[in-house]
Amino acid sequence: MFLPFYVSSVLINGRARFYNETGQHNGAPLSDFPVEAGVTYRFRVIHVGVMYPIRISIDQHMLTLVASDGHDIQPVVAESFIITAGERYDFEISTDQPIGNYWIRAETLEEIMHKSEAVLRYNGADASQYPLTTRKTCTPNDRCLVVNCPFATYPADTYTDCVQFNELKSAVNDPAPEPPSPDTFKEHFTNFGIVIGRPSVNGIVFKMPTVPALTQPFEVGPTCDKNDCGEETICACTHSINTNHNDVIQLVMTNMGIGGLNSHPIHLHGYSFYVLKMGFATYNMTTGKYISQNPDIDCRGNGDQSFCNHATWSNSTWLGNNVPGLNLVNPPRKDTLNIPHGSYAIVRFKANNPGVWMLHCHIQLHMSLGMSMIINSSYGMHPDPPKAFPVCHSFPSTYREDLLDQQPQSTTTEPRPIASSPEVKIVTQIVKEDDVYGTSSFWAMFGVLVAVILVLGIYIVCLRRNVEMYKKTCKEYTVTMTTKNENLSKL
Ligand SMILES: [Cu+2]
Repeated sequence: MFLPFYVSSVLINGRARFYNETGQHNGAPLSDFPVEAGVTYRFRVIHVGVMYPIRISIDQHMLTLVASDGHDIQPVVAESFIITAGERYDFEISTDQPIGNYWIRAETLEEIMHKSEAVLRYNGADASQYPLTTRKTCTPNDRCLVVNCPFATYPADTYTDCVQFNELKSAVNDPAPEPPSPDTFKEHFTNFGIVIGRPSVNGIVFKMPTVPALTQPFEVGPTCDKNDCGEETICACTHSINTNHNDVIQLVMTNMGIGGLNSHPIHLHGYSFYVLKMGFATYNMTTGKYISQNPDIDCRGNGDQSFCNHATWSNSTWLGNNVPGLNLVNPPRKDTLNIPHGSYAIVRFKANNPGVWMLHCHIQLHMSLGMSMIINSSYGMHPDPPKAFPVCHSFPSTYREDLLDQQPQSTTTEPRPIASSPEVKIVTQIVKEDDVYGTSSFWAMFGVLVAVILVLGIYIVCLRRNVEMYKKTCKEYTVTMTTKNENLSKL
């Protein structure tokens, strides 16, 4: 799925073994989890890796999933679950098995699976031994259930079933936000793809701003409105979605089109969104092999060969908050959701947290190469930075020099883009002290630098003269010694 990158070990609390190609390991010590028999234990699992989904199981123990990303879910009993980068899951186990040692297994979902282990060690078991247990065998009469598969199905001969995240239910009374009026509902399609080798969102490679977007919003750039971003193009800019305060934002997150590949765990800062629905690609239900992307989404253009930069619903009646089959009653909440290849997820949140929040794939390589964007929430409600809060920017900053020559104007409560057109002047964050970084300071520093160079040059000239004098002295001395030697040889 993520070729050509391979895992060497999956560390569990910092410990793991390295397996070579013949399956031999290096004997490194493993993490122990000591438990008492007859007790219920809660495990909190965090995927702090950077790429592969990992399947977690414990030999001879069923896992009861009870929470994800800090939100309780109605319990689901499973043989295992799959966790992707950035996700968190809580599960419980009952220590109801004979006293002994049991493998805790973590297996990557790679073309060539890599595994790692820890030990569930009952008190009273032989602490000098590692487990001899085996994993549950899934059979037609005793199938295995896996939570959060990054695909629709396992091959039929594995006798393994999937529960997708959108099939889970919130454990608390927390229905999805409903827009009070049509104009407060905003739906955005965001396609996470690797188009022509470039990780991007809607074909836009995110350029990290060179200034803090929260405290210097009008210096963020380059903005996307001045770039050649379109349906079948790739561009690079500081990509943002601007939200009005208290609007209900519905994101349709897709992994489709010509850049559809892998699966992308999408993480949103500042909010926990409600997972209302997911639509998976079509698969061969016997082999589990991918066939085509979900037909609910219209990528426009050439379909699955399109860049999918401006996707919409295939059925236009779904527009305007009319998608059928949404769980608005008890949807699970999350802040990181995996979007498998060819699939989509509908998530929703109420934009009531003013700030500048990143939305990005949690696979480090994808994020750092451009699969990121900003949710700019309630711009007019962003607090001013503290007085004398440090500023930073590239030099020279013509923007700031221009602003210093103008009168400050009051701010507005209207939502605004991260960076706007030059005629909009919001200068409450620009203080006169900023001139320390201005032109006069530059020339002062330049003068000091020239003086230092001159002093250094004079010093070097003097040093060379002294060296020349020293060499001359040495030469005369050598000649004298040679002459004496000649005299000696004549004797
Ligand atoms: Cu990704």
